[in-house]
Amino acid sequence: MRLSMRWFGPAHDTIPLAHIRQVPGLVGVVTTLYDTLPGEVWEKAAIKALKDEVTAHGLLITGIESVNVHDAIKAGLPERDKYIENYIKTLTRLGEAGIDMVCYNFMPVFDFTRTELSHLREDGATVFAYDQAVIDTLNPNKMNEYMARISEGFVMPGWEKERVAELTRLFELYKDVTDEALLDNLVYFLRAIMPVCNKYGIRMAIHPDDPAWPVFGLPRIVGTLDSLQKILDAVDDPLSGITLCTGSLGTRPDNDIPGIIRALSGRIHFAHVRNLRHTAPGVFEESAHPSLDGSLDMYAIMKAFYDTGFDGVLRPDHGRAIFGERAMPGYGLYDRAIGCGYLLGLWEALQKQD
Ligand code: DNO
Repeated sequence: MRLSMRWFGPAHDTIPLAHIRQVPGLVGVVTTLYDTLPGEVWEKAAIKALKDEVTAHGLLITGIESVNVHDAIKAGLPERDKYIENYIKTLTRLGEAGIDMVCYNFMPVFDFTRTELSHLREDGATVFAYDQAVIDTLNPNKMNEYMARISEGFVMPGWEKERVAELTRLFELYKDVTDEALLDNLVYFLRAIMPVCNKYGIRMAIHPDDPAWPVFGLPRIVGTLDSLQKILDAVDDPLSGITLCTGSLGTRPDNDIPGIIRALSGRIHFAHVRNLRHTAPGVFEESAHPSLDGSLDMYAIMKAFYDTGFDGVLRPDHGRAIFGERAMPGYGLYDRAIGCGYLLGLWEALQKQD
């Protein structure tokens, strides 16, 4: 596995690459052009500048997280072909720059959803948390304002201001989009981009819905083994794969994550490995990475990756805010670095006991 960390670029991330570089075992970062909007073609010069900056710090860009997909593509609007063309142009430029893994998601309107970004735990750490009962009281058209209020001035991935400025219109777009139609739209998109992915060897890694169930009545199709398998079978190209996000899939206690890893091995191009704690049905809070702090068996998860010969990009995921660090919620350095040490330790033990 190629251990990496997420980095949001010089203008948005508070963590310098020089510090990320000091985390043992890291090969590189997954990053993005955070100021681009879904549907835009990425500028060659901007891709080059990002790459130069990362390599100047002795790290690689091990993948892009994310090239976001325009809602016209997800909703299957007539103008989707134009946005798919743009996506293909971006992939071409990334391919030319030697980038070979791209994460994306197919969640309508919103990316990941939480009700708290700074939920206080008993030890004073703060974490992301979710409570379905709270979501049920919120006005979906005001969800952007809610997120802006809880994000402490940081721009959260998937919640960029311009992107969610028109929530009412976006909700309207999906009024008649069923789960089946959303899957058809995903398949249409994947079929269109696979030739360019094959030309440059770019592995596409769809990120699961988070939480892995419908929110605000919007269709959702990426949350269980069956739904992932359906996507992989529909476009049966080895380069069309998934991001195995333990935290997103783990929002459903009925998801057997090591089983999913074993079942989908070969098509997992990217791994997000973190833990969370279920507190009640539809209620969870994120936790530190180790098994002892959450509901997931992290050893069993890493063992499933190890046993199936996983050699893709793997990163710790959201960290707790600890040690007084002031950083984008979920993406401070300290707890993610602790997570890296833990995951690397599990991996070394797995290697040595073989
Ligand atoms: C949140 C992340 C998501 C994820 C995207 C992938 O912190 O897990 O924003 O990166 O859904 O496209």
